[in-house]
Amino acid sequence: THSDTADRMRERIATELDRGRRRSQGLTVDALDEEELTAQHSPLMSPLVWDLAHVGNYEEQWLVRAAAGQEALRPDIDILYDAFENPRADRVSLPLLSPREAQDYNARVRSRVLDALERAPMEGGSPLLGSGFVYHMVIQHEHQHDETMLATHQLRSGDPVLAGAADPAPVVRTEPPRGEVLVEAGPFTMGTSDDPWAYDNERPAHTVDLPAFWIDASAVTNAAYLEFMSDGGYDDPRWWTEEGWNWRLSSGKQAPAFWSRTGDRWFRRRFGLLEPVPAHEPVQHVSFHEAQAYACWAGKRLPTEAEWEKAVRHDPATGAAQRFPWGWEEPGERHANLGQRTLRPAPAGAFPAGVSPRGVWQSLGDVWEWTSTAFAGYPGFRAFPYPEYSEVFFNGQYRVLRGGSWATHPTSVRATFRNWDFPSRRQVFAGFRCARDAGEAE
Ligand code: AVJ
Ligand code: FE
Repeated sequence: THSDTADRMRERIATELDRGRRRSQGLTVDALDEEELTAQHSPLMSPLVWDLAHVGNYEEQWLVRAAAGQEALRPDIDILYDAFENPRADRVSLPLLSPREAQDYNARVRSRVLDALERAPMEGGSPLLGSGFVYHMVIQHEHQHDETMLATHQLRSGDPVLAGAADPAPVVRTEPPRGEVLVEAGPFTMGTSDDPWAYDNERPAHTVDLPAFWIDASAVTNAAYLEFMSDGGYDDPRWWTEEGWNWRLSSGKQAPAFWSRTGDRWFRRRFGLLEPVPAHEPVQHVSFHEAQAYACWAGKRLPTEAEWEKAVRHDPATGAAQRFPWGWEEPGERHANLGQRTLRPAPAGAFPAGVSPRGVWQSLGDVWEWTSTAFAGYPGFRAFPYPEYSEVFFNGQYRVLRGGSWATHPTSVRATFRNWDFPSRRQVFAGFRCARDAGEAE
């Protein structure tokens, strides 16, 4: 059918597919030679050329085969790019497509997709196709891998290839917001049942009734985190959980990832460049355990993900839950630091236009924020369209991260979006903010 709405949706989908692909190319074939693209830069990560062909193969499976109902182009390579068949550390020894072959394959898939898109239904019909869901899923998937590829770049050693090129001066800051925001007791709507971009794990919408709590207006900054460090936080088991202290001892870590000290000055390596740790940026590359220990040292705790979501999207004036902290407007440059516009978080106090109705700053973008909640399905969860996106991770071993980072694309985050990782992981562009219980009187 050729309604105007459907045509506009098709146009938007084509544009976003193209944006994702340009970004992937910028992080792979445009940035590094074949040797670096096929190398394993960290046992935690895939060779970059695996991510490149994996996004093409995912697109082939979901848009060429499932959505358009066409015959497979390369069924023989599905097994190589199946994330469950091949742990990240093993991918380097697979007979992968070369960077050139991956680029050609991705281009063949894309031309089939754009061709089929012209005739694709955009409303009604199956849950997979209705509202463009499956296209949105593939667009987000590529951007999610782009963020993963950025984490690989950060772990790689060698000459810098990203920093400098796309790293303008930090966003001008206003006075950093201080203190905490009180969120009164009461119900709010968590998750969504009708967001056309939402993954299965964000669904369904359900009411959650929370006791009153306080939450930090801003994420914990490097300056604040340094106080924890100089107060001996890494050496004091009082602040750590048992699991966290075990991690602390076995890992030997004494500072966020990529930090080093010269005399009494701290530096961080960021995409191959060494620079002084900036005081007002949110701390980045800390594990859940470090976040938890800091919060305990500060006399606080991490927020649950329900608390995080209420503080960020619930408007007490209307009682409604918003798609973004600032409302419903698509994320723009004034709202949040998203989409790899800079290669770092912005200082606390940036983006006054992105503040939530309750006064929570920079909750989308800058750094992912660890929450205390183990990743699980919401009441009424149904795996869709495949159990390996979320459901297989509902095993209690992962903690939820919220809000996206500077590396997250605006199409791929909203106030309901959920990310997850092991509590020991530090390659994610993650920091945190703290919360605490509020007394009855408050
Ligand atoms: C949501 C970031 C945890 O990378 O494992 C990519 C996203 N899922 N391909 C991941 C994902 C399938 C996922 N995270
Ligand atoms: Fe994937």
